[in-house]
Amino acid sequence: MYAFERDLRPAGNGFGGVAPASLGCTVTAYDAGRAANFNFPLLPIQIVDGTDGAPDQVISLYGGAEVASLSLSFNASTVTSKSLDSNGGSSRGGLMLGDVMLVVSGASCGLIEITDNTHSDARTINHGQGTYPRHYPAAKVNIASDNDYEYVSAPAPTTNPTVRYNAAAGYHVTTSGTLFNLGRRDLPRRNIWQITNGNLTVTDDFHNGPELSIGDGIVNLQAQYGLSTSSPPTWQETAPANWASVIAIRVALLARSQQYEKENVNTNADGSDKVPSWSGGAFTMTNADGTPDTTPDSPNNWRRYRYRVYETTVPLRNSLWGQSP
Ligand SMILES: [Ca+2]
Repeated sequence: MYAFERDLRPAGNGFGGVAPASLGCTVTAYDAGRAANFNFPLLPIQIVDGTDGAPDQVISLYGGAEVASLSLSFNASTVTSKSLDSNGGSSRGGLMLGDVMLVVSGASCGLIEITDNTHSDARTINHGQGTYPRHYPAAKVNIASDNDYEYVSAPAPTTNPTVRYNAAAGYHVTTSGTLFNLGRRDLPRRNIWQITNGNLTVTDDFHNGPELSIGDGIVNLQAQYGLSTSSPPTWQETAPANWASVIAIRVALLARSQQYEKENVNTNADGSDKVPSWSGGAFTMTNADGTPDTTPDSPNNWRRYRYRVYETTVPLRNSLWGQSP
């Protein structure tokens, strides 16, 4: 639960200032790592609600921690460039080769990777093809003092990186818009948390990573959005009508012992089933093999195992959804 919770806290980092109307916008992206287009909703946190109490998915989205949440307006666009609006006080300073940026223009959203920041107008960045001079070191170093990955004194750059996140066709919006810096391309995460074969797993979708097992013996995951529409917050698992009202998420994991008990060990005093529950309600129990409950007299009966529930509530403070930075 610790790794899970730790991954939810930075949700929204890097694009907290996005306009409420653009939350949920489909981000058009390309990834040379998978040699294909991909896309994802522009949401700090997304719950994919399981059918009839089946495990939910929870998806976090955030940029690199060292990047200040900063919105930069632009007023000119081509398929391979964006020009910052100098009249708006924006500055290109701080945008580095290898940074990936969200491009937000109303209902149009995209992802670009900076390949040139040397234009003489001091406000244009390019997101083209091929290689570009290496700015960031090739590998990250684990700083033991805070157990965080950071980029320190670079090893001498020997090879130039090849662009990863720019489609050959480029990305163009016809109007002005806003850029949000997610930091160097290794850092953003779109982590998909789910239950697979009794394991809690996480998949780094941003980098097309493998599904990694974080914990075994986990048979359910349930999650709810906390909405600020009333006080105290209301909780729901379905997508909110207004994404900007989401101020927290709460999640629960249901762990099942390996030990098969010869008798039912989940029984109330009156003989009824004692069903494991969390703040969001009772878990939907199934046979141990995942099929609907049939009360079998066998190890397939969920009542013959002991359970623990892990639960946490995470405020989404970093995102400040829908508010200007
Ligand atoms: Ca659910």
